[in-house]
Amino acid sequence: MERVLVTGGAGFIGSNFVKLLLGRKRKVHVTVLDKLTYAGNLKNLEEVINRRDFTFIKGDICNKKILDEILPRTDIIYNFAAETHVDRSILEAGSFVRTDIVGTYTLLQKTLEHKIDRFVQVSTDEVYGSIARGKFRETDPIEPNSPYSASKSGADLLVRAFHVTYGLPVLITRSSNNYGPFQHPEKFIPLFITNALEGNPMPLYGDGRNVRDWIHVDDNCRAIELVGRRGKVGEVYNIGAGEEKENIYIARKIIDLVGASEDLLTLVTDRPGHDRRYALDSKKINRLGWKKRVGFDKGLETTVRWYRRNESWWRPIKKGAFKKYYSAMYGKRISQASKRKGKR
Ligand code: NAD
Ligand code: TDX
Repeated sequence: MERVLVTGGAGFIGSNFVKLLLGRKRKVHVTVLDKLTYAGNLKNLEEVINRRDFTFIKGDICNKKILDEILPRTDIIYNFAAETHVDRSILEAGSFVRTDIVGTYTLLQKTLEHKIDRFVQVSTDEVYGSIARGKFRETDPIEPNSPYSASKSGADLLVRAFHVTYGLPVLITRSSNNYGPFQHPEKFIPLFITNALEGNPMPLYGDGRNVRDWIHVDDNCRAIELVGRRGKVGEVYNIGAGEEKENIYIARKIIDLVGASEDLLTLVTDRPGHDRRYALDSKKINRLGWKKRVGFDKGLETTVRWYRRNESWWRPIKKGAFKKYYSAMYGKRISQASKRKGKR
C-alpha cells in the first residue's frame, strides 16, 4: 500500500486531491500535513476525516521535527502547501517567502534525509510571467512578476537544484488557474459568485480584459496524480485546459448564472504588476495520457450551483478577519469607482 503525504491538503486543490486519491480503487494511506492558515479549512475534508486510511496532522512544513515523525512512514510527497493569493502577497510578502521558499526547502532537505521515493512540487503557470501571444512551454525561462510568483519560482529552482545536485526524485507540475468547489472566496471566481449572490459589487481590476487559462480543479487533480505515478523524474509538466477567457467574460457569465444585476460589475483600480495574459502549452502532459474532461462553461455552471447550495461553507469564511482584509483590499477602490459612476 502506498503511503502518500499531501501538504496543504486542507486547502482548495489539496482537499480535492485527497478525495480523488481516496476515491480510487488503488489502496493508499493519505496523510495531510496542514498548518490551517486562514486558507486551510477542515470542513474541506469532512467527507474523509474519519476514514482509517486517512490521517490529519496540523503542522507547518517548516517544522523539521514534525517532518522527522511523518516521513519515515511516507513513500510519496505532494507539496501543495503554500501562501497562494497574489493580492495578499502584494500587501505582505514575508509569509510567502517563508512558506513557499523556506518551507519547500525544509521539505526537500527532509525528503533527502529520509530517502522518499518521489517528491511532487505543485507549482503554477505564474512563474513564467505574462505572455502576449502564443503559449508557455516547460523549457521557457522563469520571469515571475508578483511576490507570490517569485516565491513559487524560488521553490521551483530549489526543487530543480535538489534533483541536479543530489539526485532527489522530483517532479514539478505547473497548472493554470483552477476553479471549482471549496475554493476560498478571496479568489476571483468564488469572490464574484458569492458577491453576486449577496448583491455586492463585483470588483473587476483594470479594464477587465486580462486573460487566464482556466482549468477545473478535478482535471488538475487527475493530472497531478498522473505526474506523481507516471511522470519522468526531474521533469516539469504544464497543466492547462486551453480555456483562455477574459475576466470580463467570466464576470458576465456569473451575473447570468446567478441572475444578478449587471450594475454590480465595478471596474476598480488595477492590481499592481497585474500579468496581462497566461497561456500554457500542455502537449507534454497530453502525451503522458491526460486530457481535460470539464469544459469551462459547463464547469462554471456547476461551480455556481455548488456555491449556491453551500452557503453554510462560504458565509462563515467571509466574516471576521476576511471582512478586514476585504475592506483593506477593496474599500477605497470600490468607493472611488462608485464616485466615478455617480459623476457620469
Ligand atoms: P489554498 O490557499 O486554498 O491552500 C493552501 C493550503 O496550504 C491551506 O490549507 C493552508 O492552510 C496550507 N498551508 C499554508 N502554509 C502552510 C505551511 N507553512 N505548512 C503547512 N500548510 C500550510 O491554495 P490552493 O489554491 O489549493 O493551491 C494549492 C497549491 O497549488 C499551491 O502550492 C499553489 O501555489 C498551487 N497552484 C494553485 C493554483 C490555483 O489556481 N489555485 C494554480 C496553480 C498552482
Ligand atoms: O477581485 C478581483 N478582481 C479581479 O479582477 C480578483 C480577486 C481578481 N481579479 C482578476 C485578477 C486576475 O486577472 O481575476 C484574475 C484571477 O485572479 P485570482 O483569482 O487572484 O488569480 P491569479 O492572480 O490569476 O492567481 C491564481 O492562479 C494561479 C491563484 O491565486 C494562484 O495561486 C495560482 O498559482
